[in-house]
Amino acid sequence: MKEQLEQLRAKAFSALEEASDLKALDELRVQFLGKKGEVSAILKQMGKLSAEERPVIGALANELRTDIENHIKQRVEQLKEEALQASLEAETIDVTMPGKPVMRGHSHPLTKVLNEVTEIFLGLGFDSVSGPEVEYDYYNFEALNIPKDHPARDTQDTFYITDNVLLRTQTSPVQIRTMEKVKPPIRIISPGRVYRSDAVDATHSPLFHQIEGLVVDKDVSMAELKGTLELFIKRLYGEDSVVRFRPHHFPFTEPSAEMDIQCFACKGEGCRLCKGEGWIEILGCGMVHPKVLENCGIDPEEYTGLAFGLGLERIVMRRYNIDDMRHLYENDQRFLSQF
Ligand code: 2U9
Repeated sequence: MKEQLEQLRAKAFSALEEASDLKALDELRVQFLGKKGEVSAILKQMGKLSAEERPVIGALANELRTDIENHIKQRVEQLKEEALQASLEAETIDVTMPGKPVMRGHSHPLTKVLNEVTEIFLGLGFDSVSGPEVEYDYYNFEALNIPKDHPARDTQDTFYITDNVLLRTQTSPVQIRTMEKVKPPIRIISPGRVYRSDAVDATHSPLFHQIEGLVVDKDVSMAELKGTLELFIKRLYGEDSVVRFRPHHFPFTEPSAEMDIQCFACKGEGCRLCKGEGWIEILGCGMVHPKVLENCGIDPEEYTGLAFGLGLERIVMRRYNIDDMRHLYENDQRFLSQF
């Protein structure tokens, strides 16, 4: 029987060496180690053996079983490794192929220019403050000296929520709230979303962005207003920018003005960009109306204020030569990826 076991060992090992795939190995496992397999067949004859021989042969048979099992495991690993090597050799990787592009996000052009403008004013000692977009009529109009019959109050221009609650049409209410709370000196800008009931076209949108500024202190003058705004424009558009102030009217400032910047394209000669004017309107400004200061509990005899307001979209469109405001809101990747 010992011999039989030795022959079986030789047979099993050479069969395992020849097996060329996992399926063949599994069949051999059944053939040799299965219940009706060849090792079991030999063990069944153990009854014929003497009491001395039985444990010796039993031990040899078990050893054979373990050896075959281990050899199968080894062959499985070997075949897997061979299959991997074969597939690696068959596969060719062209390392010169371009990779898949990864889309990287970046700030929206409105955010970029807002950050730039904010940086300039922070550098001039201003704080940036924000406030509610849903406002009381009082803060949006009344406190700003915009009387009940003023055209800006027309329901066509303003989104009313109730009789005295609305979507703010300017960021000035933020500044009114600040003046109510903080004793001068005050030096703030208030950037943010504002709403007007306008039809959408190339230069209008019911939602747009404003940056307003306010300085309240003793002896704040028109000269400081002009100096501050000229400095701002030179930092934003370059030291060689030329500006001019034209008288204007706003209910919340007195005197009021609009500031123009000389057209960079024609240097004031008049061209297509400035529609023949030579100048481009950039912002509105003025000295805070004494009534507005009074409405906030600030004594206009002791303090004066300067204020200004500009539309962010207009600045962004000029900066990047964008001819239609709608591009700024539609989130079209073909547009946004250019900035
Ligand atoms: C307070 C007092 C006065 C803010 C000002 C303007 C002039 C102005 C427009 C520019 C284009 C609005 O975005 S726009 O449509 N704004 O011309 N804004 S003075 O005056 C204030 C603000 C707050 C307490």
